[in-house]
Amino acid sequence: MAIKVPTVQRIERSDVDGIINAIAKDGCCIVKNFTDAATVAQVEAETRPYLDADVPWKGDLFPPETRRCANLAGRSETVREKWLVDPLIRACNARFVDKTTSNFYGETKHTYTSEAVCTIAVTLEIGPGGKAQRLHRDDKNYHVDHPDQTKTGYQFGTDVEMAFMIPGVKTTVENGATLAIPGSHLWGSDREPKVEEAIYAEMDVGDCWIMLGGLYHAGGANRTRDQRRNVHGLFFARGFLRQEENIYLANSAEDVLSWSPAAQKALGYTLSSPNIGFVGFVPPLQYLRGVPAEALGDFDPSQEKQT
Ligand SMILES: O=C(O)CCC(=O)C(=O)O
Ligand SMILES: [Fe+2]
Repeated sequence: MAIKVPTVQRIERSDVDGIINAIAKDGCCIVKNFTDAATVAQVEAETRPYLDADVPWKGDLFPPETRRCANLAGRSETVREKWLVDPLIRACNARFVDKTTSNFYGETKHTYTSEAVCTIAVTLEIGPGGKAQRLHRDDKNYHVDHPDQTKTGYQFGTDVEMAFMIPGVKTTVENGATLAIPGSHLWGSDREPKVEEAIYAEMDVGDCWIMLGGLYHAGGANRTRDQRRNVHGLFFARGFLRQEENIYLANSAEDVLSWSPAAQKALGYTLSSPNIGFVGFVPPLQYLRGVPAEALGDFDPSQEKQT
């Protein structure tokens, strides 16, 4: 039986309800006219020095042809002050990632809402010859147990993360457009994604790709000789997925490096498997010691390809 390949919906940015409905149904959509070419060009200028200075990744997480601009929101004023705070992004996060609960505080019932926060902002540029990533769910980092929702339809609240990816160039099947399986956000954790089920989310400059943390996707292969495919990614997660006490701002590098390895680990100065807590793609203790990213490989051996 032929595999039924789903399609991705393309929706104007003014149709916020349409966008939210598409994301609930398919786990993703492409927003038309999210931004304009002049803003994209500004972000290109702000990120280019960092992309050009980046070096190949040594592990399996990214092909060696990929270049990154980590700390994108810190480095690009345009990304931070225009896209990160865009009302459409806020509206999507409010529907899919913010969390509201009520409970009693003594005799009074209190209701609290924790708003989504940006968990990573990064530009990913796939260079000529870059191989495709493996299909994955970004929320693997947050250890989400996905129930099978293929029969019930999407239950709001089952995702803890979502992503907004804005292309710096027109993305095509040839230059590494993101691969994705619309509808796979509904799959239970034990279902394996197949490349034959995936579509390419080809985008024009000005578009934005939105996907839930539970959607299977991957950076595509760049089969061109001379095109660099950059995409600026803003990823948001539940605002409470962090420590209650922010001691990272309270202790000096020198103090932290003098602590025992067991204490450093217990206080969160190592990574949570697989990918949580790095600085510029360097684990925190190595970062504090000044170890450069090029000296390191994958964060977690469990990510290596099984042979
Ligand atoms: O580059 C892309 O299109 C997607 C990258 C991605 O999925 C990732 O690095 O997690
Ligand atoms: Fe991803």
